Amino acid sequence: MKTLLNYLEESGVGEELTHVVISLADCVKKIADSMDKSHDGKAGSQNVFGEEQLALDLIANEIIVYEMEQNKHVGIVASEEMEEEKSVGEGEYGVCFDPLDGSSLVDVNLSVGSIFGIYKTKTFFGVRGDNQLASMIAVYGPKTTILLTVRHGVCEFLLRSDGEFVLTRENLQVGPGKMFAPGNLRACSKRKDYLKLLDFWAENNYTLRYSGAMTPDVAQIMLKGKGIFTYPGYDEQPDGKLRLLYECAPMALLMEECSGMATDGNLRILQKDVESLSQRTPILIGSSEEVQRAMDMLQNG
Ligand code: P6P
Repeated sequence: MKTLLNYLEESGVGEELTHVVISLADCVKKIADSMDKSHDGKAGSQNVFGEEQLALDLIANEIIVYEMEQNKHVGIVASEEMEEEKSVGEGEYGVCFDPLDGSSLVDVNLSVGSIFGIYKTKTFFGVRGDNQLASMIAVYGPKTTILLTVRHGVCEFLLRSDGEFVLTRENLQVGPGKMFAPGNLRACSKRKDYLKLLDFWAENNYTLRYSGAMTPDVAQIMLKGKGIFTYPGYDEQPDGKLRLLYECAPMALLMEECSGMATDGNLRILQKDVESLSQRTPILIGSSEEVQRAMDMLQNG
């Protein structure tokens, strides 16, 4: 079976980006191991978003930052768990990440993930998702898997018991199909357009698949090849909850590489400039047909 390294070498992305992706895959292995040790206690701190940090959030963050400090090609990192971007060396690459997306689900033993965006940049201020050279998500579930794009389509890799990531699927495509992952349902109390979209899905026998962690929910859409994930805003949260740099832009690149779409209801996610590292954005992501319908039915994302 083809390993992640074989795939990267054959994809012709070059030694430097290959080294960065392999480093991140090594982080995924270490994070998966750390979860086996059930660090699901609270860390007693909050991140910049005021969200309670679990020991596991911080452990995952430290694993990635340490690994990036050892990688001579990486110069800067930014994490959902850190207030500022951090210089880690003289490398040309920048890596941004949500180290453990959905971490609050670990103590109820549901799948969680890590999300990575890779740029050639000295700062994340002013970048946009279209500038990403690659993006990758890891899903920590019954299996540990990675979905990766280096802009040659999207592939899935499985972490095998011998520690190798092996290629299990390639050229994932997302098309029509009745599956929906509706986040932020609380918005329905103020947004009748969102309620109307939910009614459409219910009245047309769509299958509900929502776990509370964006990474496995969006991975499912790519792997099943159909569906839509939504997390709109409303008056109390006009930009929703999800972060542009750390969550939505990396996911948007993967979805567009699967022939899908990702918008904030008006703009492509990948063309939104990162003005602040903590910037949030509404997101509609999935099959082009479903995202276009949602855009038509929702007045403003
Ligand atoms: P809600 C997890 O905390 C997360 O950032 C995403 O992974 C997930 O889709 C969303 O928040 C869940 O938000 O409002 O349903 O709890």
